[in-house]
Amino acid sequence: MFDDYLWFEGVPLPSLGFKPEIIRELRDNFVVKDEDIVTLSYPKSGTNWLVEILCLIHTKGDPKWIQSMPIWDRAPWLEAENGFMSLQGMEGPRLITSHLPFQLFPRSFSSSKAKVIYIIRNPRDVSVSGYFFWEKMNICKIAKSWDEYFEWFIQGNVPYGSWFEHIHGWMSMRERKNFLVLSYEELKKDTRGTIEKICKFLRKKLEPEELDLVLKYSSFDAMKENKMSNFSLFLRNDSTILLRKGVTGDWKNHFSEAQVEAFNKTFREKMAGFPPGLFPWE
Ligand code: PPS
Repeated sequence: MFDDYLWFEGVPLPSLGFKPEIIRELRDNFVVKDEDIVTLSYPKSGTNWLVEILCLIHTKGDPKWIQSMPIWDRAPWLEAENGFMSLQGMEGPRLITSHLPFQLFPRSFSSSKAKVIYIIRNPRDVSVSGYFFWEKMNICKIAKSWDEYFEWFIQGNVPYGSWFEHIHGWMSMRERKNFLVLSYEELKKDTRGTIEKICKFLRKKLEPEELDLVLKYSSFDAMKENKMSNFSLFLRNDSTILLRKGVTGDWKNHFSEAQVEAFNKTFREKMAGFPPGLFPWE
């Protein structure tokens, strides 16, 4: 049981598996290579779904890789101690995963041509997904109830800090040619079309039957069955830890009326500067 987070320059991070000297080192000295592909997200936004899709695009739908190597080894998690170590020794184009806010990401990114995909999700669903996830992971302090977690989420007192600040930081990059913003909602609504969009961004060509395989092996049910992707290697026998529900709108089952109002008000205030229509869930 942890009673706090690891705080790094005002950002709360999980207490287990993270070290301040690694965060500092990666921000200041990690070199993002032009051929890297980076999946970025605020936690619980569909990161692993996107990583699975990227791995399958890479193998043209062949599931051997995703079924034989844990997802965190295929696309190491930059800021985690293990991920950082394995990225150091990796040759060739790398798949990199990160939840870091903009200000903590490697500075070398500003001059890199690496392709970055930032996946966003309705923060209401993100908060519900996070509530159930962090409790099971047990790598940081845990809320006693949903109501408590809701307050923490609004305040940014949850792993990786404020959702609103994460979005503000990374969305400032959205006009860059090597930066693609996707939403969990569009991936859910039109999975095939969104995978085609990803292929276009990465300049990868898939035949229709290869695309079918990518769809098949990255589906919620297939990922839930795949022990290399469902986090059951973390918590044995629990394939629901990551693959919980996989739907949009589950927040409606958890938010009270007062929470709906409080969230709407906070969202309006904090997101006021963004153009209408940018967030598909609003
Ligand atoms: S993490 O731990 O922060 O990296 O989590 P992340 O992968 O970003 O998000 C987990 C949520 O994504 C859902 N998910 C999927 N939905 C649909 N299809 C597929 N294939 C899929 N894979 C993961 C997962 O169920 C989590 O959402 P919730 O709402 O908790 O179910």
